[in-house]
Amino acid sequence: MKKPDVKVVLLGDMNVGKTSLLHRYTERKFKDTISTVGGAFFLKQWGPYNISIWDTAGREQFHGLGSMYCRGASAVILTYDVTNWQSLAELEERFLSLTDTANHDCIYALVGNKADLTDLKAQLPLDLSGASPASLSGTGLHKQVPREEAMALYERILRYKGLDEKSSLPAEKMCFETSAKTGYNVDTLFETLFDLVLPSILRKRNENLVSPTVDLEEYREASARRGKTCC
Ligand SMILES: Nc1nc2c(ncn2[C@@H]2O[C@H](COP(=O)(O)OP(=O)(O)OP(=O)(O)O)[C@@H](O)[C@H]2O)c(=O)[nH]1
Ligand SMILES: [Mg+2]
Repeated sequence: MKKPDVKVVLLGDMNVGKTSLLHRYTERKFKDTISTVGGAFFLKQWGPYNISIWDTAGREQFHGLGSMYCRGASAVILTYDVTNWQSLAELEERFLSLTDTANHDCIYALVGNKADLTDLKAQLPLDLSGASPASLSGTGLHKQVPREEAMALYERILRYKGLDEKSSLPAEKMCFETSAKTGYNVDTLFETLFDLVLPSILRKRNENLVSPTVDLEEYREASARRGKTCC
């Protein structure tokens, strides 16, 4: 199995569409999901690098696992549902503290999913990009979370992390609205993050060159070659 160079984690309340976003990106489709149990990861090759994307469970009963999944993360995708204001509030109240175990230079993205329910432009399926807005059905649900609120939360996250707003990535770039259903902005989200975590990969590789870790497998094989081992 390929070894991941870097870790990206999807966090957020249950039902916001984390698993659907990952399916859309990796399988290019929107399919039925069941509520995630624990967590699972997908390995994506990005140029010469391997990126693990972790999908976590939003259900309260799995909350304790969140900080474990975030350990050593280079990017965290904090996901909410644009039709559910509480899902944004939960990010600050319940999920942000889980990211304390992430890398010190971890990148944060705020993602408002289900934009197809509120925005005409997000209703266009990928293969219908030539369709005129008039041919689309009206937007059904009221948008409960304006993008400005997500951007304000992003600024608060920077303060919580003790990061300087001026030298950090701007809210304008790091707050996305997506639709796993139509694919709207999904590739942009993941691929923007992949590009942004590359420096973290290079830094990790340099650190490993300076203080290499012990590979137990290699040690075991060498011991076996030498014959009998002792404590
Ligand atoms: N309209 C619409 N529905 C979506 C979208 N993304 C997900 N859904 C629906 O929302 C529900 C929850 O999606 P999931 O991807 O399972 O949500 P989750 O965040 O992984 O939930 P947990 O695993 O319980 O944490 C499902 O019924 C999806 O079909 C979207 O972009 N638009
Ligand atoms: Mg899920």
